[in-house]
Amino acid sequence: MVLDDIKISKAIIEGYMNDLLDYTEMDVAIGGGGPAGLTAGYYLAKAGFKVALFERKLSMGGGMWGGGMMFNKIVVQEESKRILDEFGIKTTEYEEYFVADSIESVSTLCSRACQAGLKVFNLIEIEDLMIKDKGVEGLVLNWSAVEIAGLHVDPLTVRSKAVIDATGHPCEVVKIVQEKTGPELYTSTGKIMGEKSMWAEKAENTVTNNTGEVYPGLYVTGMAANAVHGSPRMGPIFGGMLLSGEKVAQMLIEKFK
Ligand code: 48H
Repeated sequence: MVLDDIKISKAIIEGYMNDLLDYTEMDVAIGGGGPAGLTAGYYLAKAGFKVALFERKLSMGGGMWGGGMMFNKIVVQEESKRILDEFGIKTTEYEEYFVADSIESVSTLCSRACQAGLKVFNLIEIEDLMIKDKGVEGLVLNWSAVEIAGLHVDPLTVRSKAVIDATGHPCEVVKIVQEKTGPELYTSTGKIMGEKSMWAEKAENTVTNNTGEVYPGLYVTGMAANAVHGSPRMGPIFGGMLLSGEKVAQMLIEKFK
């Protein structure tokens, strides 16, 4: 078989550039590829939205790979098992809980989301937002490698009708809004209230309520939602992350339908 090295390079460059050009404008842009962001992306793509997810790391999955303390199992509760079922992720019963393999969970969430139409751009991080009179109107992106190398390189901007912060504990996208606009968030203090200590029951019961718009055009999901609204962490129970991802997708589907 004759292989043309240059043709292989051209296929990669053209394919990537076409995707990037296509996603300079989209319906929804998601920051962070953990379980909440992937679930949100899956449901939005399935509903026909043009949606892209930007992940700083090489791999998707965020904190889900590691299960609890590197034991690669996750636990979900009854209410969220239907989401794992929809993805086709196997579970086994453990008293009133369900246990899933974290490797199967992450790889399946990612694969099914991409197959539903979610466009993933990895190795790219959100370094700023496009904030105008109406609120958040897009993301300001740069290669993660630029940040790691400490290079002074200007970013590029993409436009979206809504942005979802799915960056987990550090709620990085909301943090940018707070830094740039002051205490104008839709929280009881107008500011990021900060994640509280472990309390699985309270954390899992609040995360879906905390999911939603926190500034015009900007939504929070997953652990970021609890961090922004001052709710506790929950450890390695992941049902709330899935339900929160589903909820933010439903809110945006309802808003833009
Ligand atoms: C691009 C970014 C940026 C950025 C961060 O941490 P995650 O898994 O987030 P969730 O909310 O989907 O899930 C949280 C869960 O994994 C967890 O940590 C739990 C349940 N903890 C409970 C506890 O008690 O500890 O994923 C966030 C993703 C990561 O992959 C980051 O690399 C990525 O967002 N990210 N991507 N630009 N500026 N910041």
